[in-house]
This record gives sequence, C-alpha cells and structure tokens, in this order.
Amino acid sequence: MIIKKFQGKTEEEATGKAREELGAKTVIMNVKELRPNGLLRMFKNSVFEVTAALEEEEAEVNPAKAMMSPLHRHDTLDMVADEKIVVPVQERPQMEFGGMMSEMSREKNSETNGLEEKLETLQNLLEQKLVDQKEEEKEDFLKEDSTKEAAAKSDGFVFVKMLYGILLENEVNEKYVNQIMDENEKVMRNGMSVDFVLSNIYQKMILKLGQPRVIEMAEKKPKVVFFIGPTGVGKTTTIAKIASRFKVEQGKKVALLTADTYRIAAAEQLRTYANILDTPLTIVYSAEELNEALERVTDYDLVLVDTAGFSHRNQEQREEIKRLIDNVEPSYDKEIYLVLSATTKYRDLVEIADIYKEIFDFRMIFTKLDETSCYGNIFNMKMYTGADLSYSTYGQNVPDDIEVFDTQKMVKMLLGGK
Ligand SMILES: Nc1nc2c(ncn2[C@@H]2O[C@H](COP(=O)(O)OP(=O)(O)OP(=O)(O)O)[C@@H](O)[C@H]2O)c(=O)[nH]1
Ligand SMILES: [Mg+2]
Repeated sequence: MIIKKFQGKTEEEATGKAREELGAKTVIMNVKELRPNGLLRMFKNSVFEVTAALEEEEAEVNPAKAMMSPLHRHDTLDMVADEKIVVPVQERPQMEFGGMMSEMSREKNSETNGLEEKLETLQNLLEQKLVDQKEEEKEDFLKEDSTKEAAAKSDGFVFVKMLYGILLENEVNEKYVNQIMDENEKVMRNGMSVDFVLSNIYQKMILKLGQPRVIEMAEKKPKVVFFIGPTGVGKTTTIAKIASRFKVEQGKKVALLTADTYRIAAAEQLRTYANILDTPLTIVYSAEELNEALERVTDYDLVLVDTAGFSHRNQEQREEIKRLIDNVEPSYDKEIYLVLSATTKYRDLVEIADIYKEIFDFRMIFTKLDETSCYGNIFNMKMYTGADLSYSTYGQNVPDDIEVFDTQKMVKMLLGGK
C-alpha cells in the first residue's frame, strides 16, 4: 500500500494533487483542516490536508513526480504510527451525483454534522471499551496465574481482539475479518498503541471498500443506465431518487424507460414519478423496442431503465433481461447497477451476485440501510464480487433518502462508530 499526504488551499485542490500523482484509483482516507494557531490565524487561511492511498498493484504513479518525493510504504512503522485518525467535525464534501456539490446537499451536510460529531468519539468509545475489557482480562489473568504480569499485555493486542469482535458483531464475514487481522498482524509489534492499530485497520478497510463509482455522463448522449435486481429491493424508488437529483440539482435532461411489464402497477408507479418530475416515460416490451425508444431521446443526457424484479433463480426472466441489455445499440454508453437490499441474508446475496456476475459487469447500490444496523454484508459483498459500490439509500422519501456511498462513514460504523 502506498500512503501519502497532500495539501491544498481547498480539499478539492489537495485531492486533485493526490490524483495527479497517484492516479485515478487513489482512495482518500482522511481529510484534515489545518488551522493556523495564535496570531497567524489573522494572516493565514486554513490548509486542507488529505491522506491518500492506493494498493501498489493499482499504482499508476506519475513517475516524474514520484521521483521527486519518495513515497511512504505501508509496511514501514512510521507511516501509520503518526497517522492518528481525526474524524472531521465538518462533513467532508461528498462526491456528488456526477458534479459539484449542490446547495441541497450542503444543507444535508449540516444535518449530518450531528452524526459526524458522534463519529468523532469513535476512538474514545473504543478506548473506553478497551479499558473495561482490559480490566476483565486482568482479573481472569490473575485468577489463572497470579505470577503473570497482566499489565504487561500490550494495549494494541487487546484492542485488535476487541475490533475483531466488533467486526464480527456487525456481521462482517469471518473470512474477511481474518484477512484484515492477518494483514494488520504483519505490521503489528508488541507495545503498539491503540491509535496505530485503529488507524491501520481503518485504512485497510477503506482501501478494500474503494472509492464509489457513480453515474457519469457519456460523451455521446444519452448515457443508458439499467437497474436490475431481486423483487422489492427498491429499484423503482431509487430510479426516482436518482432522476430527481440529476434533473433538479444538476439540470440534466433525464428520460425514464421501463421494461417492467410483468406487474400492472409497475409502470404506473414509475409514471407517477415521471409526472412529478415532468420527464418522459416509455414502456418497452422488447429489446427492439428499447432501441427505438432510445432513438427518440438522443438529445437527453441520461436514460434510466427500470426492469422487473425477479427471483435470480428464474432463468427465463434472467435471459430476457440479458437479451434486453445486450441488444442495446453498441454506440450507446451503458452502465448496469445491481440493486441489493442491506437487509438480505449474506448467503442469498452471494447467490444473487454469483448469477448476475456471470452475465454482467455491474456496480452495486445498497438500499434500506435504515432497516438494519448491521452493515457487514455491504463490506462482504464488495470483497466477494469486487464490483464497485455506488449509491446507498436509507428510506422511502424521494428524492432525499439517497447518497453517494460514503466509504469513510461506513468503515467508522463497521468499527463501532454510531
Ligand atoms: N425503508 C426503506 N424502504 C425503501 C427503500 N427503498 C425503497 N423502499 C421501499 O421498498 C418498497 C419497494 O420499492 P420499489 O422501488 O417498488 O422496489 P422494486 O425493486 O422496484 O420492486 P419490484 O419492481 O417489485 O421488483 C417500497 O415500499 C419502497 O418505498 C429504502 O432505502 N428504505
Ligand atoms: Mg419496480
């Protein structure tokens, strides 16, 4: 893993520098606002410092720049030991639905500041737990063997054990928890601080989840985006949220198509949203009709295609959807989003992903985050499929209850943050 810090007058400038040097796959681990102290405050503005990382096999480092400034390697102790996690009090500007941050999400950010403040206490929370746990272990230890010096136990190792338990409690699959812990063990030494361990594991998990990839406009209009997935996961609702965000916040021309002709109410549901948003809606009954419908909206930026939810075990419907997507004229740029509910059991999610993985390259949208407090499956599915995460939804309200998947927030929650 390569880790490096970059500074700029704004977060965007610092992030831009990181991407220029380390390439597009750079993952932003942490953002810190450095405020000048004392009198300097009157003359100097804050500086933003981002900590950026990427896995070495993904490195497309700009060689000229890299030669001028040696990179820190993850397996050296110095790298993370000084990198105390600072959970930003100010919500980091989120990646937007394909553009700059809008006023609407700025308002939302101030709402989420409360959450961020709570997250800020993650480390304190974990440290308190650690104190309690150490006390318990000490008692057990002394009962077992009074000659042993319980206090000699490294905080770091007890802390690792505690994080192990928290990740399992949050239903991160044991295989992936072990993987994270094994990687952590390679850089662990006796007497290592809690800060070191937390920052090391936090960074590893962020890298594993990766940067979200969201809908981007195509050079040749329109971008055609399919939403597929099991019944009732929230495909149609998510389409309405995304359509509204792109149209209202970014002024894009959005058209809706539905290939869901199975349920009588399905097209009506989308038509209601189309009417509210004042966007055209076309119902298509075959792959041929899809291309005809696309020809009529070539001056639109984005076409969102709703599909019928079906059991992934239904081979006939699966083939029909494949035919629909494969038959799109190759000149159109298309993206496929597999919509999954965060409440679905891991075994079922794996089975669904296995089947879709064979037929499409997809990105994942996780819905219904408001209906569970265990997010381990999201991490598990990222690890299992390798597919990019994109959006997450957390309620029935259109268009509010959706955001670009927030990797940092997710990792904090998986590690016991609130
Ligand atoms: N709590 C919660 N409910 C949601 C969320 N997203 C969608 N829903 C609800 O889930 C139900 C199903 O949503 P739809 O959008 O119709 O799901 P779908 O995948 O299109 O369903 P089919 O077309 O029947 O396959 C509705 O009651 C939605 O309001 C979410 O993020 N949280
Ligand atoms: Mg639907």
